[in-house]
Amino acid sequence: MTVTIVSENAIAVVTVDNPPVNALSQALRQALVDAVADLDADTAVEAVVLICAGRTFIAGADVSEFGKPPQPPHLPDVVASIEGAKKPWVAAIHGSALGGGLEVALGCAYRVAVPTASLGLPEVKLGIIPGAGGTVRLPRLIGPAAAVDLVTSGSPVGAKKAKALGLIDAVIDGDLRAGAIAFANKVAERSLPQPISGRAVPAVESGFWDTAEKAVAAKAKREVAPLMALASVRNASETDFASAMAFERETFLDLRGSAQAAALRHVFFAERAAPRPPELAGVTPREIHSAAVIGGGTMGAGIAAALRDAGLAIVLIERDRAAVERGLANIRAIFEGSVKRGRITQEVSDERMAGVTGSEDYGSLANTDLVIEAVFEDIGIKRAVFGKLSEVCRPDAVLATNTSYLDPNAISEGIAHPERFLGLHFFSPAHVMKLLEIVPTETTAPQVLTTGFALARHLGKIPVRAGNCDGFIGNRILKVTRAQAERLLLSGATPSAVDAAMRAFGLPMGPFEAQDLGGLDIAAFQRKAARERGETPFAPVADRLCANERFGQKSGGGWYDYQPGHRAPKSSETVAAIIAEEAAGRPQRVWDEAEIADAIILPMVNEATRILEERVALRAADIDLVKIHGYGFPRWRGGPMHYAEARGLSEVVAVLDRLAAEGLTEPPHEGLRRAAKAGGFSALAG
Ligand code: 3H9
Repeated sequence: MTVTIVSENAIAVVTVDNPPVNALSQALRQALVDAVADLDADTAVEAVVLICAGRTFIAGADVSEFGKPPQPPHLPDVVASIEGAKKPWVAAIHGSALGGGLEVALGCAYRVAVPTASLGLPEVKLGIIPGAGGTVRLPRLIGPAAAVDLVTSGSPVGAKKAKALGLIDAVIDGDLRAGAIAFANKVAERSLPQPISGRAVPAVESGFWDTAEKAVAAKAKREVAPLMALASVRNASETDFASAMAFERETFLDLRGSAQAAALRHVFFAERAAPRPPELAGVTPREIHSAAVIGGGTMGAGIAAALRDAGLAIVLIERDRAAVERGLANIRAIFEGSVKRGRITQEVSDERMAGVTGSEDYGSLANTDLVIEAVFEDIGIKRAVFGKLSEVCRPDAVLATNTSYLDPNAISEGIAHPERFLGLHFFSPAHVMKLLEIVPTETTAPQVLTTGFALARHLGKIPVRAGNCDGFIGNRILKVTRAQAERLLLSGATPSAVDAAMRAFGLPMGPFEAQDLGGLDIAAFQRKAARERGETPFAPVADRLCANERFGQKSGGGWYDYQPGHRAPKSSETVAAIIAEEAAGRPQRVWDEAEIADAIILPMVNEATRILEERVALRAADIDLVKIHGYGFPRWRGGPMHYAEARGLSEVVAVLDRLAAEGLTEPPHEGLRRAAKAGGFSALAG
């Protein structure tokens, strides 16, 4: 039973109970329409409270139904029937009223919410626009400017702001059900308010729409939905209700079938699957109430800030007092930066800093639940740290290394209780980047692994389980991408052409701009280590740039030249000359943007397929999350694996074969050919 109705004197309480998030399945839509008819006919009922069981109000349409033909009753008709009810309906909101859930609430005569509720129209984040009157009723209720903000950003607002906007009628402190019934009793005595659909849209200042269009286009880049959402609000502000509803519905249905919507839906479900690896189902995580970070450099400070942001008390350990002070200053600078950006107040920053203790004494960790090591990438130093931790920490304390390239098995050798050890690979800046690669060693206990996933969720991160190999998932692919980008340079492309092509594909920056920003020295250090191991990393130009001390922006030049104090890249004659020398004797060709993108992205897919086959990644979708949340791959493309599948794996293989024949990349991996024959990566999983 998705809907139950009980009467409290003259008030009928309609309770929706459709776990987990009360999404508007066909059964729920039908039950709501039936409820309107039944309650209209019930003469004892004077007003209706619509409330939800579980953790949230209706969180939207059922996204899992989006791939299938829509089944009646359609949501716009459900909302219209609630709006047309003979008695006032009061939406009583807790948790989130999102998308179709907010649209249902807009059909109600009144809306009340608990202070912690949030309300919004997040459809653009799924590549669609609201499809049940959201863009049409919202400007009629709160005016076009506020409606544009809500609809084009997809970001929800809290109850307080919703009240200020006029989106809700009252904030209910205390028990929502009792408060909503009291509210309903009051409004039952009044005549029904004018339905939102019948109200006029407040006028806007001249030039408003042009300005809004420019702002939304600049932010959306190549995403279609935000601009279409704006178009629908504009149309709704300039035409009658019925035409506006028709336009909105048509646009919604068009976008629902679009490639961008499919990609964004894929990411939506991937993000929800990643934190819960099936093999850990039923394993309870250890409780983490206190944490320590070893090392107060960029990574350590970022990790400490991320832990503090999530409310954990932190001890920062450094080797001596001066290093402790530097580490604390690094953490303070992060919080102060958040204050400057308006993300937190000075008071919150001070409170966060007050929860950080600096120490050189490992003995202070005797009762700490979690310790994350983030010292220099040197196996000797890291082992020494874990040797000390083995002596002082409780045997059940979780010990983690934040290595990006070293082998966590080797780091954990000799520690006491190795089952409590795991790799947690954060991405820089660690308090901002969402990705967390979770790397079990051969001895990590399932409970400790689950604790890693639970911690990630607590920190608001996207956790992806990664097997132990050089670079794990993300940096292993990055290594291939960098080598590939250099191959293009040696065959006629320029750094600026490669970067421009990758930006056109949707990345925030190209591979050379990114290296200049992050610095070329770390990768050079890793190549040196790889050569010492007998490997042969391909980076002829980058090696020469580093030999010339061109380490990127910080040294005034890298792949580009930089004027002192400026970040704008300028093409470099020095670099062009080095490229020409390294390219001597190699065949040159003319590259267009699409070919460059293929020659960068598809080898990425080739390596990712190997990663999948080796079970370093458990799911193709996990690799997509790594690229999106760690490396800026455009979300609306769904990640490289989704992109490749949507494009057709047979075509991907054919392009790679052509590039390989020209000596421009490795040939497609056997697993990729098999996946292409089977029609998808699922053939490689399991
Ligand atoms: C829309 O409404 C279009 C309309 O305008 C027009 C229609 C005509 N559908 O996130 P969680 C599942 S578009 C189906 O971990 P939380 C989710 O997959 C929609 N399933 O919980 C997961 O399943 P599982 C606009 C959904 O407490 C489980 O619920 N609405 C949906 O951290 C728990 O999810 C949105 O975009 C859904 N709509 O956060 C809201 N939502 O357990 C999207 C969730 O099997 N949802 N699931 O893995 C959210 O933002 C969060 O889920 C919410 C709760 C904040 C509600």
